[in-house]
Amino acid sequence: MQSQVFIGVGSNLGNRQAYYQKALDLMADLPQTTIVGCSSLYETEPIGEAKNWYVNGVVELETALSPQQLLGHLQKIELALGRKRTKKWASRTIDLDILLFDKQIVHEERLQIPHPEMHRRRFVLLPLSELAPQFVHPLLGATVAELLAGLADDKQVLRLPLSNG
Ligand code: PH2
Ligand code: MG
Ligand code: MG
Repeated sequence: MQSQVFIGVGSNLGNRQAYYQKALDLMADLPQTTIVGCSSLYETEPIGEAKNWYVNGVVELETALSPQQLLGHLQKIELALGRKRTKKWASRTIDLDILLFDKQIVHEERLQIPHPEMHRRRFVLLPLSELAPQFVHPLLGATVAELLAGLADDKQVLRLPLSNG
């Protein structure tokens, strides 16, 4: 059975757009998985301790993998792209977060779906709203468009020109 999955992609170290593109290429090669949509890219003010601005976007996948299998593959891609796991909010070449996995709710130590911060972050909801504005958050019962409209996050999220595909 195929699941509809949304991945939050972010980079704030080195050639950010090149890392972003490389992550897309590696996700396209994952077993039992197809990329079915890509948002525009955005340049985004950092939330948390890091100083570098991020390049962020969202990718839609169809996959027959389980959430845990997909997480394992995404972590391998992060490592292949030079991600160092140091402190929690350190700058990173690439960050691949499972935002939504169908309507599934996962509460495990290593994996939480929906992503516990996604509904508070403009850098997630704005690109996600390009792909799935009517997707209902399975815990909050609100659509992505509704969450975006009610958002308190005032950090800057700037659409990069010609960044789609
Ligand atoms: N990711 C974080 C922390 N802060 N800020 C922005 N703008 N974009 C991110 O992807 C991001 C962040 C932790 O993963
Ligand atoms: Mg993250
Ligand atoms: Mg992460």
